[in-house]
Amino acid sequence: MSVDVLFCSAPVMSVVRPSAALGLLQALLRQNGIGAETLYLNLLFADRIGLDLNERLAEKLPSHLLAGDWLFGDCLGSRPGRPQARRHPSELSAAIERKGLDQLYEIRRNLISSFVADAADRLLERTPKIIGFTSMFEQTAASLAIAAAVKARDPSVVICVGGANCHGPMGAVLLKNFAQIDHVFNGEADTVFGPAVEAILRGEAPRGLSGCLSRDQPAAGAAAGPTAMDALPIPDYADYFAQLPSMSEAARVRPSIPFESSRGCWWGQKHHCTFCGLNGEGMAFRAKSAPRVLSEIETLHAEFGIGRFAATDNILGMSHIDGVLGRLAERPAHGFRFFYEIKANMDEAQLEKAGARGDGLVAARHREPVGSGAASHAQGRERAAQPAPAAQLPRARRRAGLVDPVRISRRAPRRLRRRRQDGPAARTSSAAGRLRPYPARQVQPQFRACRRDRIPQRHSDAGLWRDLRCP
Ligand code: B12
Ligand code: SF4
Repeated sequence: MSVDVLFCSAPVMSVVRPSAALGLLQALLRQNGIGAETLYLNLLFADRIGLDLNERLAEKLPSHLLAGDWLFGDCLGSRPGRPQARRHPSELSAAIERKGLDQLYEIRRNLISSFVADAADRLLERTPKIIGFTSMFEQTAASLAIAAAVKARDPSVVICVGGANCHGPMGAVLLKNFAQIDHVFNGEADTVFGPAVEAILRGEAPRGLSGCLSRDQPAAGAAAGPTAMDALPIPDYADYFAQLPSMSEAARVRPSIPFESSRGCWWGQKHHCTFCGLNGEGMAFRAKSAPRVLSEIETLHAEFGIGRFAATDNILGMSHIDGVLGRLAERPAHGFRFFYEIKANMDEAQLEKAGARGDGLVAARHREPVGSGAASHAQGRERAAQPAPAAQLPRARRRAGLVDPVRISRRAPRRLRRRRQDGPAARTSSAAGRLRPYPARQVQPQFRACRRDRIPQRHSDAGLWRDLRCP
């Protein structure tokens, strides 16, 4: 039987969790009576190349080398001759050698094109009217290659692409350069994709929808995203959990469940931190109510019988410390494990509540240095003069079950380190608002995942692959 919309999670992506975006979009479409399914081609790919290799490829190579895109890149024709592209082969081969992943060369030569053809056939078996690819991290080249193979077989299938790699100017560039794409979705597509699909299914072009870029409207801006977070449906991960067992090494995978309790950042909407990787567009903080978050967790737990939950939030909302984690911790032997990113200045009591009560566990990390926000210099100094927040104190960290921090200064981009050394003179540049230097003493720790006693330092433990964030 044919399906209206078939979502696709292409390689390269870790197999330890379903896609939060596709789970949500699928639930949204079904809520509106539109048939939707998801094919996790990243699982199929992991099965072909082997679980260990897939997980190392997806999560162990430096992300800026985009090894997953390199693997599928030859399917897309010639590459631009930029300086970065010239440096790339030597940096990538050094990293591949360091990690002992030499098999990747063989896979690139002999497996990729047959995988792409097989993937296209599998997608078309479902005779979809629309295929929606999500692209986060290193899924772009494979998505584009598979989309081209689909179009070559059946040009009537409408190809939509969305996800982190389509946000901002990236989406427009993808649409401009790749004829196999019909529509790109820039930004949070929750309220936009449904109307776009309805128009396409009626045989019309989706028009006037912000964030939906098409050939005849390539500059449709970014979708605003929902404000009423409680109205979003609970994500539908059934396809992932149905397809995971078909992997021959499925018994070695311990999946976790992504859930969403907020979007944006309550801190960043006022003081966007220097180190923040997020652009300003999605900064407005919007949270689900605590009862709604609890019901999402309970429902997903009841459905899949898994207690490992990973929040997709940029930052834990303060009301969820008591309202969600505190409430769950009160339940005897609940067995849940949580990952949340936290603001680094949480006090000791908050850390206790969030991290150390009962059997529950919050793994947390966050990446901003104190005083690095875009606030005035005076405000930065004021914060620096305050006593160190509990989240920075070794004793409190240990009690709350957080692993020793990695000092972010070592990871600071070179231009920031230079500015810090340069001192006030560097502030005269027009970009100085966000690149203000900060004293070394103020540098905030970066929390790495979970309790030391509960997780292996390596990702793989006795042959199991799990979400490092949720042991
Ligand atoms: C949760 C998260 C993680 C988790 C889990 C990631 C995962 N695999 O699910 C962890 C902690 C593992 C992680 C790690 C990293 N992350 Co991260 N992470 C996030 C975060 C905070 C939320 C992502 C999420 O699931 N959101 C919830 C869903 C519902 O939203 P969404 O994915 O944006 O989907 C919406 C739209 O994009 C769109 N959409 C998505 N797909 C599709 C498909 C179609 C067809 C349509 C129409 C629309 C559509 O509609 C959706 C609903 O509105 C984002 C920041 C952010 N707030 O988006 C960064 C983000 C995804 N991470 C990022 C980065 C850089 C990393 C790291 C490389 C950081 C590092 N240096 O270590 C690593 C990579 C590790 C790896 N290789 O696997 C970047 C990715 C940039 C990119 N272009 O891909 C982001 C965007 C942050 C940023 N701006 O810097 N991350
Ligand atoms: S670094 Fe964290 S706290 Fe700072 S603006 Fe970004 S998401 Fe918010």
